[in-house]
Amino acid sequence: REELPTYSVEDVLRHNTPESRIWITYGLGVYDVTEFAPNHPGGDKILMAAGNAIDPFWAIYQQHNTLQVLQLLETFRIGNLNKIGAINDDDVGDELGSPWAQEPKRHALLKPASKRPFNAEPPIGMLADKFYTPNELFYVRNHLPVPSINPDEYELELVVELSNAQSNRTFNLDDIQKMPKHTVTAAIMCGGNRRSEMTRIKPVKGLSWGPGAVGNAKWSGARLCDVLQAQGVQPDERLHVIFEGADLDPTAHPYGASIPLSKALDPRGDVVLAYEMNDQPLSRDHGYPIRAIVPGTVGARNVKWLTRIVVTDSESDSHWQQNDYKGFSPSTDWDTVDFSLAQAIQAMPVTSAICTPMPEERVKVDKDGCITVRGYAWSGGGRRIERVDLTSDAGKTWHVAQLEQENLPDGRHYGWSLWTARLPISADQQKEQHMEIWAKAVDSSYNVQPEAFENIWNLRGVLANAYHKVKVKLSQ
Ligand code: MTE
Ligand code: MO
Repeated sequence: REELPTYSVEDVLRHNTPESRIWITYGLGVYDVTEFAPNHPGGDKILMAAGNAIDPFWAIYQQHNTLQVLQLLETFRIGNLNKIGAINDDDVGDELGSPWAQEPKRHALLKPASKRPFNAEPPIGMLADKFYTPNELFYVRNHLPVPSINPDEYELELVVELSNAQSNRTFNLDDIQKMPKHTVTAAIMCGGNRRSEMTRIKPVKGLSWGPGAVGNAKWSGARLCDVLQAQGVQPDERLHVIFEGADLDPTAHPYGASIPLSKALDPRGDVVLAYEMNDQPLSRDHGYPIRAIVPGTVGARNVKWLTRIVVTDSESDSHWQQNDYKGFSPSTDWDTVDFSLAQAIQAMPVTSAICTPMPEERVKVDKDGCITVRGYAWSGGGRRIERVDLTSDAGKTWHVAQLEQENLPDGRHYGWSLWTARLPISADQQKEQHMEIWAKAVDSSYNVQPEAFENIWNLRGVLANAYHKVKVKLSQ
């Protein structure tokens, strides 16, 4: 081992395609797996680690942790890394007292779109592996530093402001956990999911999310309708429910957002004050100890680190409700935009994405002349996914995917649907070697994704739900 050359992280990073050769690291070892990659039992999934460490992937794909696999890996060893643990350079300590000094540890596979605040999505090739997204791989979208909350001191204030009366009540964690526990499967999707595709048409402002700013989880907590009813709140279409988080901006304003009271009071709306995510206590990044889960509604309204709920006659006056997360015409630009004229996004439109194969992946056509494509689909407002259609010939022929989804009534179907499709590849296509796969989903209202981003482009890059198109390479 010692005689082998030493490489830097940058050296490894440069070797991330078959053309430049595929290097990976494991511990301090550097390995060239270019020749092995085509024979990898997990297919091109190994390319997710190209130019990077495989350790975090192996922590999830446990089948690798055997002597045979480790011995096989050693045969590809070409050298050693020059620094310990060097591949993750983000452990630079923040000085004490900095608002960033108390950020939680994150899984190495969450690829940051920004580090402060922390925003990251998992590798797209892993997203459709499991119906319930593992908590540590669930995308994180923070606008501010993560607050540190002592559960013994945690308080949630509920203010009900009606024209003729006002009431206040404070709950501690125990109060909320003693209420009847309600569980709902809900996908949470950022309004900017897939923004990186829209910005290619014409630049938009915002974090460059791929299709991974979404995850699906089982959320448990107290139902907001129970809490509000206990306070005597009656249905009233004019009212809103404002949520505030414990994360403060530099002017000491909390993150905030609101939803219509009608959603909050509807037992079929399944809004919960959640303290569990996939049967685990919420992690700090996902809102410990309590967050609002507003199923079917854009991520921004699912307020984390919830400290205050206000029932009142106006929407939240926060930046995120008023001047962000709204849609506009493709012809509206930063000189003409008037945020007060557009409605805040609530229910999200239908969308889907191809997770495997990944862009530029080499795909083998199987003995039946097909390739297998897998991904997710979801629609807001509790609408079930009715169908996902795939094409490999720009829409001349379409193939219907098989859906994996919960069996819940339409209007109350808040989880995502995973899908698998077998796409026949013609002899002509096989000669071409390059191919583009398109996916479009149809929801229970027969809403369908728009074909092109050109016609739905908007300056903030939200609601980016055009057909998902992925270019792959074919190999025999
Ligand atoms: N809540 C608070 N308090 N602060 C935030 O920055 N971000 C929102 C929402 N709730 C946010 C928040 C946005 S824009 C999204 S998309 C979701 O949380 C992301 O939830 P996640 O990080 O658990 O995936
Ligand atoms: Mo978001």
